[in-house]
Amino acid sequence: MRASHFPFPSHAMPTQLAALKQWVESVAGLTQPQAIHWCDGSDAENAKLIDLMLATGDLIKLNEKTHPNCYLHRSSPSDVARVEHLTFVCTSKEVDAGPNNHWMSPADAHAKMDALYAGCMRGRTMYVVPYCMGPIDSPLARCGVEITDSPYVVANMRIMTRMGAPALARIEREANFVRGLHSIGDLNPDRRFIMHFPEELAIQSFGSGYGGNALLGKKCHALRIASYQARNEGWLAEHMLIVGIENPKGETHYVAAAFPSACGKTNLAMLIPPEGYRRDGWKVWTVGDDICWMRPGSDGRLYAINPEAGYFGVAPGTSAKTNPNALAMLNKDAIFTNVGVTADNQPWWEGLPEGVPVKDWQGRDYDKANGPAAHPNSRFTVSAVNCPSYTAHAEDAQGVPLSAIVFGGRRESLVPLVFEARDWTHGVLVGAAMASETTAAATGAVGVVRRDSMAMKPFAGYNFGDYFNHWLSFDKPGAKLPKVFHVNWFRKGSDGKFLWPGFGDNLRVLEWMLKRVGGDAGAVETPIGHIPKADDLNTAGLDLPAAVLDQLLAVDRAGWQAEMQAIGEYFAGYGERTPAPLAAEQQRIAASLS
Ligand code: SAT
Ligand code: MN
Repeated sequence: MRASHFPFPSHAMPTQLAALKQWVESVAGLTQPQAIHWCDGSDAENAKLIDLMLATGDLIKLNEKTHPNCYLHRSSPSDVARVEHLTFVCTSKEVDAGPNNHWMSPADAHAKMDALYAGCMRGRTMYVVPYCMGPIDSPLARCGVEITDSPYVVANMRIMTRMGAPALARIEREANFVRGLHSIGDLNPDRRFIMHFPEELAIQSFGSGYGGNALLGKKCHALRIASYQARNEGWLAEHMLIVGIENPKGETHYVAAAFPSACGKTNLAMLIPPEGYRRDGWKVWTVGDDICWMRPGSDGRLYAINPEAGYFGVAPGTSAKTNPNALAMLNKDAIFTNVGVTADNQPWWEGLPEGVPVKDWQGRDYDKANGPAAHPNSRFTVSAVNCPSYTAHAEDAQGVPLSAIVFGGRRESLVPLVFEARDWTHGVLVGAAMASETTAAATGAVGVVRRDSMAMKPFAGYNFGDYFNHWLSFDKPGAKLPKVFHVNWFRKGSDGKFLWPGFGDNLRVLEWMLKRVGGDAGAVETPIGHIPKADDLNTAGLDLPAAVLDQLLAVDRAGWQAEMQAIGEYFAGYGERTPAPLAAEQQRIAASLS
């Protein structure tokens, strides 16, 4: 029995893999879909899905002249962000999930989810989506299958992952895949859960269609489940962009950087060098903007891949001034979620200098009194290859070698523009101690300082104490680890204005880092790490008063004493799982500040 609008003929399961067939059959038995469609990832399939969503109103076509093949999706108004309070890690022992996660026993979680899933796909089509995270031929890549009843999720997964027939072929070869089950349910926030079962390599999500809750390849698989897998297998799954910096000599160094959501990761990954740098021949190459999987190569260096194939970026604030590469890639083949539209049906969000919104993100006539036209966490989904700065090295099966790892947060005060960790252990402390003011990417208060170790607070699939220990374990004989830095682009003066220009000018800070890697830039040693002296940074052409630069590079000892104390208390929260070398490092720094 099939609905008349359903465009796919039903066919037998296109796989011989017994474990996959059995799982799909058992899910179908539980959820009772009207039809089952196995996604092959083809253009024809995608075209049919788009037509289906245009017919149901799930998608709205945007201006074909200015934005060919672009669509707008309006979500339920109560389903616009990740829901950390409804996100659980379900390990058999609570301590393995750690104080950094919400925990539920696997038995309780399964009972809860089975009840929600029972019959939830009646009258709907169940899509089976095989996908690969990472280049399809990469030994660092890992596969999964997402079952979903949302065609919007299928269309987004097709952009964000290597989805379809090649992924299924790899899954059949490896016979090992992450099982993700997703239903949008009735979108009732009271019946919404995002459950992770790392020990079963399984994810179960119900009641939300939002990216991080529903595109299970992304945060759920590539971070929460993968971090757990990575610990067992000796690699790292991190919430990091990967960017290549090519200097005028033509040498490219790769940098991975962790920032909490909505702190400018996409902008940094697609940075445009300032005028003078461009003239001198500097170039910036994008490998990834959100997730980085890395592992040591045979030469001892860390090699990184971007497991994703697209960008799921924040629209507001994206403009020709802040991120010209992103703006350029959004002119075609993009799905927009919860942005406003102009009278001639172009997508619109706050921060665009041109255009006037006539409809807001909820489809109401735009009225300032209702708030912004685009939701603050409105998003675009677009294929990575659309980005002008995308590099073919992002497809390298072995990954790209990392020269530096950068941690950063959004801190109005205290934290200098940049500092360098003395060694790996200190670098792990710097990452573990990261803190940032919260943003609109997650439900909850905005602007509160929250400790967010390695920007992984919402994403580590196991106890942070064990996670810090895993990070420390990479420092072994023969390892040629990247240097570790910390940055803060968000310092504000007493007038509330940002002290550092940010955006393209952040390359000046990256240049200093890479010179430090090469051993040819100066720094002063301070208790919190190595900090450039004013003339170690290239500020040529910047309108930056010396006093402001001094403020950006100063260490406020009293402030840092309090910060180190808070960091010590934070580590203590992980009890006996806190690695002793990390606690010792914290004590050493605290002592050298007093
Ligand atoms: O969680 S999402 O991937 O939807 C967005 C983000 O927080 O980075
Ligand atoms: Mn992110």
